[in-house]
Amino acid sequence: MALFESKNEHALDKNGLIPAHIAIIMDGNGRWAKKRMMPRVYGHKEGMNTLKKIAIHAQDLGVKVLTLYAFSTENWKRPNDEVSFLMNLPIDFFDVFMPELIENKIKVTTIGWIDELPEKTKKIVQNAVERTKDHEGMILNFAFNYGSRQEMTEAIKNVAEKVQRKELSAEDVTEELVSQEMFTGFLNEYQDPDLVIRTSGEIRISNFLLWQIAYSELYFTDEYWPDFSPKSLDQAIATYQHRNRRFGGI
Ligand code: V0D
Repeated sequence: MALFESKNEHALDKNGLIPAHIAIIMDGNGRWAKKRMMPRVYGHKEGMNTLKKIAIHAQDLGVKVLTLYAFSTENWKRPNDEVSFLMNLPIDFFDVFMPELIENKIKVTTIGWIDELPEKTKKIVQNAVERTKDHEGMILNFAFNYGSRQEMTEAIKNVAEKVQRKELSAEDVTEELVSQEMFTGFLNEYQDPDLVIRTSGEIRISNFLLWQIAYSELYFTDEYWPDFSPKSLDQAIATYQHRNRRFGGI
C-alpha cells in the first residue's frame, strides 16, 4: 500500500457528504498492460472502458463536476505512434459514448489548450461540448493538453495586461479574480475540487490544478486506472467522508 493511502475500512454513506467536484489523475494504463505482456495502447483502450463506468457512477452518486486528467502535456514526449493513438481516443470516446452522454444529460467541458490538438480531435471535442452545452446533469470536464503552471502563467499575463491597459488597478487583484482567470473559472462555485484521486501508486500532483487544490482532500491508490472500479470510487469517497467527519466542520 502506498504511503498516505487510506485503509479499506470505511463504508460509503450515499446520504452523507458527496464531494461536489472530484478530479482524477488516470494513471497506470501502460503498467497495467505491461503486467499482461500487452502493448501500452491495450491499457489505454481498457482505461477508456473504466472512464465510461466511472463517469456514470459519479453521476449516479450526485457528483456535480468530474474532472479527468488523461496525463498530460508531457504526453507529447511519448513515441509518435503512441501520441497519435492517444489523440484518437477522444474521437473513439465521443463516437461511442455520445448517445449515453445525451441520455444522461451530461455536460462536456474542457480545460487546456484545445487549439493545439490535431484538427480532427479538436473538431470532435468541440462538437461534444457544443452538443451538450445546455445539459444540466453532471459536468464531465476533460483536461486535454493541460498544464497547471502554464495556466497560472497565462493568468498572470492576462491580469498584468489588464493593469497595463488601466482596466484594473493592482490593489484590485484578489483571489477571486485570479480564480476567474483559470481555465476552471466557468465552473463558478465548483471550481476547486473537493477530492483529488490519483491511481497507480504515484504520490504526486504532476502539474495538475495547483491553484485549485489548495484545500482539496488528496487520495492515492495503488490500483492501476483500468482496475479502478465503481467500488474503488465508493472507497475514495468513503475516505473523504470519514476525513470530513473528523476534521471538517462549519
Ligand atoms: C483513456 C486514461 C490521453 C484512461 C489514459 C477521453 C482513459 C488514456 C488522452 C489525451 C485517454 C487526448 C488528447 C490530449 C491529451 C491527452 C486521452 C481520452 C482517453 C479521451 F490533448 N489519454 N487519453 N483522451 N485514455
